[in-house]
Amino acid sequence: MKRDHQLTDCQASRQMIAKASRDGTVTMFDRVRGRKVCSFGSGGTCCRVCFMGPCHVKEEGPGADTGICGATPATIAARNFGRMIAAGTAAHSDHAREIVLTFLKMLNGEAASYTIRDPVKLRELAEVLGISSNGDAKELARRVAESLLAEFGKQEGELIFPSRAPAKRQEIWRRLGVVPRGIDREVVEMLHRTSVGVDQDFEHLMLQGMRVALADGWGGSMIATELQDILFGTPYPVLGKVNLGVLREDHVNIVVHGHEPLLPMVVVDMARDEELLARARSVGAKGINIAGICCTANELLLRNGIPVAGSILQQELAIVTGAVDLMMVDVQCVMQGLANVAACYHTELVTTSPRARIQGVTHVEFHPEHAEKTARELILRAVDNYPRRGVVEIPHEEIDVMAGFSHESIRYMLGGRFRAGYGPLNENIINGRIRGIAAVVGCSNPRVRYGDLHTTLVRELIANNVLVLTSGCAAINCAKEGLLVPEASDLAGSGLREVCEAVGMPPVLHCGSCVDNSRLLVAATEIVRQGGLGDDLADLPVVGCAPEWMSEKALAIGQYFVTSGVPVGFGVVFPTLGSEEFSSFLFEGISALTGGKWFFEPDPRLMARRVVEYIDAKRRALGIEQARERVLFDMEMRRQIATG
Ligand code: BF8
Ligand code: SF4
Repeated sequence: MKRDHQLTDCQASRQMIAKASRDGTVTMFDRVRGRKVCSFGSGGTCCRVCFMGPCHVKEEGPGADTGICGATPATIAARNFGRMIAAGTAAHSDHAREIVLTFLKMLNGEAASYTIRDPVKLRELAEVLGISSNGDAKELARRVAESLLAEFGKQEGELIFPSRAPAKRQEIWRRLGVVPRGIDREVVEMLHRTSVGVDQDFEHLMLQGMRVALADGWGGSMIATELQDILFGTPYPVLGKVNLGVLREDHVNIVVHGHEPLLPMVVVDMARDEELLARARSVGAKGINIAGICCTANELLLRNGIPVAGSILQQELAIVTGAVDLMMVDVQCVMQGLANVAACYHTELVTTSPRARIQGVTHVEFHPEHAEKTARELILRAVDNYPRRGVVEIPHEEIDVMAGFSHESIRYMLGGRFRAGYGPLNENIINGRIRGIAAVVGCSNPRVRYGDLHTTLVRELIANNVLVLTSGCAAINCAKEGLLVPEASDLAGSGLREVCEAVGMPPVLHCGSCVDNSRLLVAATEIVRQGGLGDDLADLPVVGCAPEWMSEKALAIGQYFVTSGVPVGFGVVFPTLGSEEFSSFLFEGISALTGGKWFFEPDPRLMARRVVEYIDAKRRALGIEQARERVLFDMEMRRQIATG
């Protein structure tokens, strides 16, 4: 059984886990205890696609077998993997669809709460989409939105955004036949091909896995990011606070949780409304405090500096403080367990998306046409609930964070006012001050010592002069450890530190929510375009990592990086290990096709070592290895130090 200090390094979380236990409140940290993992399920060889089964199969040893239909372990693992990528793609893309539809409603005058906040980005995007302007901004916006909406239902041809990738990458995708035709079509085709008795060749199945993943990264996720920037503003560096200490004992606290920023952005605006503030004062509160959980938190932090209460694993713990007057949730990563936790305290839990309810939980449905009315109703409910609070215990932890690193702001920061561009970044990679770039992204998982894997990995990487880009819950965990402020460059190797100090940036750059991983694709493409580091994404000294992943969305993200030519490492478990044959395809064979590949490494220090090895191999291939390469401590060296 895990004791709380083994669950996480986060002191605020430990304090709330202890409080929950004193209060008799059951959280995920109780539910995970002693929970057995089914080896067939976690290894990917449990097939449930028809009811001649379900079939649990294994590849080796006594009893090695196939499903009743004859499906091999490799086929079953590939089917499961493909379905998870499709589900992840569906999640990001359905979010994107909602943004596009709201954008169109705004243009039709049906959603008055929204406006175009970044007209420059709108024009840039129109150019990418091949839409010319005759000077009428509204007409341009409409044509952009209609063109993006069409991406979901297209049946033939190619999605538009993959044409942003380097020419060589596009050729590779075309040769493999994996350029997505339409976002919805690729998800549907993946479900079809993985149903009983259809595509039963794991390599062929994974070509569709690649195509559906590209429909996420270079499709749905990119649409969500680009249009959210136009609607809510492109992120530029901003300061904020993170961890449960951002909740205020003397304020009405509203926690916004989930993924779509449409309603939370309006709640943030409305919380400044004088009438509502007066109402808050009338119940004895000093004001209204909005704080975020999960990717909604990242969306609001990046653009408005709104405080972040925590990552996915702190959603229940926020309520355990007794200080959350209302928690509003929409879609993705919202745990059903919240309902029971909220029932133990005074918190009103409210679902808001027409697509997602929780049994027994209040539902106040959000439609963009009535955003202000809904936001006002939610704030009033929170204010009215404030006097019902019982005992409040808010942890002190409240850490500074610098966020807001879109590819536009990275270009600006690194290039400075006079030569905005990726030139200085490329120069510093070529001269070795920056050894390479790692994207450390993704979830937290209560099955591992949460937060610790992210921060251990990131500390090792920056010490080895690897610039880290982060997003999602990984970013929140790194922020909580103080790694997302310029002062963290003290922990960086001398080269990276020099660059960070010259620019005034942290060694770990917060790029946003999980759909914002699409920003990393655009940034990597700009690095290639800048020159001097090869002519394809696969040439770059860049690696992706999700050491604490748990979600299907993380698999979709990982696969679109791999299909874009980038090695990607996952920790915790790898969901295909039940089939050696399929796993070795993902870990090795696939690199002959895409230049990228998966790797599995649960130990964050060893993961850091693999990242540095991949980066150094890319540097050698580029002919820029130079004398600056430093040796990362390996396990043997560590042991020698430990034993003196
Ligand atoms: O989309 S990192 S736990 S919150 S899935 Fe979920 Fe994972 Fe967090 Fe955002 Ni992303
Ligand atoms: Fe078993 Fe085949 Fe049905 Fe899967 S499709 S459950 S392996 S019989």
